[in-house]
Amino acid sequence: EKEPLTVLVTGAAGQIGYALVPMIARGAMLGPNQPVIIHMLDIEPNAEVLNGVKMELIDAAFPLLKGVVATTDVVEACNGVNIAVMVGGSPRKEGMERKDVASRNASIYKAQASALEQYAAPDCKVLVVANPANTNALILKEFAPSIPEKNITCLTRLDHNRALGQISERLNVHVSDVKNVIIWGNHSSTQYPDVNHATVSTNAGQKSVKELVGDDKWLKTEFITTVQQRGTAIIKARKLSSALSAASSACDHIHDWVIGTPKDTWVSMGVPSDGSYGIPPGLIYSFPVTCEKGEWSIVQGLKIDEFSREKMDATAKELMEEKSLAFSCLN
Ligand code: NAX
Repeated sequence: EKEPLTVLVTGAAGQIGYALVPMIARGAMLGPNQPVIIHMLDIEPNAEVLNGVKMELIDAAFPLLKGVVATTDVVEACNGVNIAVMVGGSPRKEGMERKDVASRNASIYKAQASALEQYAAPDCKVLVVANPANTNALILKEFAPSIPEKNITCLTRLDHNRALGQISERLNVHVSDVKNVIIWGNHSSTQYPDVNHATVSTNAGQKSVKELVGDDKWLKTEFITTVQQRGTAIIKARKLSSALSAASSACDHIHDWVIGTPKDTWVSMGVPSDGSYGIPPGLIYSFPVTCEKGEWSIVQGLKIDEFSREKMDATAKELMEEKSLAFSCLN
């Protein structure tokens, strides 16, 4: 049997945490043959809730689950972790300024960066889910300089999967037959869901989504806004923000990163920009990536038209603003 891998989930007493830890324990993140140890971190006011989640994990008797730690101590939580899924954060509450949220999260991610740097496994892979996800990941990267920067990413796979879902519904095809949509930029309403290179597999081979939809106006308007606004639509319907879909896509993100993307298929991940597609380095930006042997690489050479260029730059500009706001809070 394989050695267990240790997975940290921060904010594990929250609603995404509650959906995510059983998925990890069932093998949805690291595969059906990989035993796991789960470390769950939350803050003191939620310690009892967190302990309740631990009790349920024990009660579920998962064959792959080799250990559970529930703690409010960041050092204990980070100790020896191979995968860190950062879901904990301070959400925007009514009456709070954007600056207040930025400031609280910047200090949380600065502190947790140091703990990960000191106590996690040296090759630990980090996925930031908590919003503002791209900027929290950037803070984490800045304050954990000894973690290779390629190991720090943020979640835009939920947006990617939402885009696949919308195309699948529109064309009445199964979602697994749709691939190669792209989410560019920020995990926010300025993200750009791009279907210019997306395809559907049919009996007659791969067909372009643009051709099959045949309605450029829909693709350039309603499709984009539906994906951008999907989080808001879920809150309106459920009176709570997305949790099961967020948890599931966090598993997809780590799964594909560790195990690899299928041939001729890419996924979207928020990663440190290397200047590809003219996106300024120094931002964590969502790109199309393929993964092999535990490493992602940005898909190169895609043709970018003027419509896309404008949208890609607008979301980069928002990320630069978020970055200066977050860093100004720390100084
Ligand atoms: P909840 O408020 O249910 O859970 C958050 C948990 O984090 C709470 O239990 C809280 O006590 C804990 N927490 C706060 N500060 C902490 C700290 N310093 N250390 C450890 N834990 C801490 O929120 P939930 O619905 O689970 O969402 C979690 C985060 O995911 C939010 O920031 C949310 O905005 C973000 N999302 C990101 C998505 C993405 O695609 N990137 C989609 C879903 C989600 O909205």
